[in-house]
Amino acid sequence: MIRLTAISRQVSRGWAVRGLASSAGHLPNSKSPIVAKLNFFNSVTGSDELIPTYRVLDGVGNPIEGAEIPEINEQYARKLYEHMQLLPTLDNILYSVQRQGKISFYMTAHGEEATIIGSAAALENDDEVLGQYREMGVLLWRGFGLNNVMAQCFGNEEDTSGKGRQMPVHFGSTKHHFHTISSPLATQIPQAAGVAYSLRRTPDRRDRSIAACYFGEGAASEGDFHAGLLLASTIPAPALYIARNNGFAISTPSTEQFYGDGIASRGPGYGIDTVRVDGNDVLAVLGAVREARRRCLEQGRAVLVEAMTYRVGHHSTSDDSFAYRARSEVEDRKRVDNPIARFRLFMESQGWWNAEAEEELKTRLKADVMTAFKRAESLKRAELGELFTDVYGGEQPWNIKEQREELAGLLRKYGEAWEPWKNELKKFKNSGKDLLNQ
Ligand SMILES: Cc1ncc(C[n+]2csc(CCOP(=O)(O)OP(=O)(O)O)c2C)c(N)n1
Ligand SMILES: [Mg+2]
Repeated sequence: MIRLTAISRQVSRGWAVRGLASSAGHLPNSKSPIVAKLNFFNSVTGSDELIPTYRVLDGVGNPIEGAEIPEINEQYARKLYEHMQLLPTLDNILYSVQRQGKISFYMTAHGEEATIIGSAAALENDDEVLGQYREMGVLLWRGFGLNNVMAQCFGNEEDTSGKGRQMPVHFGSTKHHFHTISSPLATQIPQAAGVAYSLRRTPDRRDRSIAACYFGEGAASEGDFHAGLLLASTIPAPALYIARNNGFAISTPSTEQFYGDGIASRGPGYGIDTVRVDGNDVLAVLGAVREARRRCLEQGRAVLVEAMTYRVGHHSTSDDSFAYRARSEVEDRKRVDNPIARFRLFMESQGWWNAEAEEELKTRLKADVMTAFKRAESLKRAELGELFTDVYGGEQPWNIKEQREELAGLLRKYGEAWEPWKNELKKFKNSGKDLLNQ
């Protein structure tokens, strides 16, 4: 009672002294200025303008006046370009391999090459990456290699991501600090806050490593997006959130996904530094993500980058996007601001690239991908018994043991007698003998 009276006296004295119009801090935890004018707002720019998009190259690869081009030399530019070109080479081949029924599923990154390679290049190779599914290019940038890509997509005995037990494109590699992709959307967003927090609590990584988390603008509609950003802004934790705004969540265009100014407008709501970048300009992405990473480390807090791009390919091999968008729109987007063509023109303007180099690169990449594909195709799957390993850590629980015994029993009954099973078993290393003979 006494305390309450004291507080109310203090409050009324403050109001009397400062006056309503100019005072701030009328509540103990708010520095919001007091105003007499009723003002609703619906913009984070302060004016009614949309959040601008940062770019350094124009649509045909010329530096924009006043733009700061990140410092890169010829060798580094070639590395960027080669990786950007590797993505469509792999995508074209694996897409048709899926169509031939040799793998079950595939997702391309057509149109998003600059976003993926530019951001991969801006990270340190041991920053922890939590991807959505279109970020195979980050692994390639880190030296994962074509054989590993193929092994995962074919699910063969060399698949180090998951021993063939995951859908294609669900890559993962401890060695490359790339956390295994999960199909349920947005799970990686709060997980990245946790990973980043654990980095902050690990003495030799605290001032050195961040968690980089990729997601689509569609995934940002999940509750996990909000939970993740709130967590990483308040704990705080150095999580760098990279939203790939490619215009679609399967058939839902971004215009139907949110009513606000994209994903970037949400960053300031969580009190975090935010930037929107032209995701088709590899140098802008490189520069923006480098700076975002620097801030993330310096502040030990989340940072948000929204990369504006366009999904040129179908959502996945299970989709036909011409059922919900015009072919002409896609053809236009392939031409306008094409991320690969733009950077190639920039390289040519520097004297770093020409038609001959282009021809040599395309031939070489195609040959490398075909060699890896043929090799993967000829390999067996992991031993059948691997189906039951690694489900849980420690001793195998009773239910997994029971399932293993049940399959072994079925194999003894049909495995050597029934043609369809006999043929299927031949595809596994040791033809299922590890279970048959247990
Ligand atoms: C929780 C959940 N809901 C729905 C899906 C089905 N689904 C898979 S991808 C996708 C679209 C995601 O779009 P976006 O995040 O923009 O990524 P993009 O495919 O455009 O790269 C949907 C709805 C899912 N995998 N998980
Ligand atoms: Mg999308």
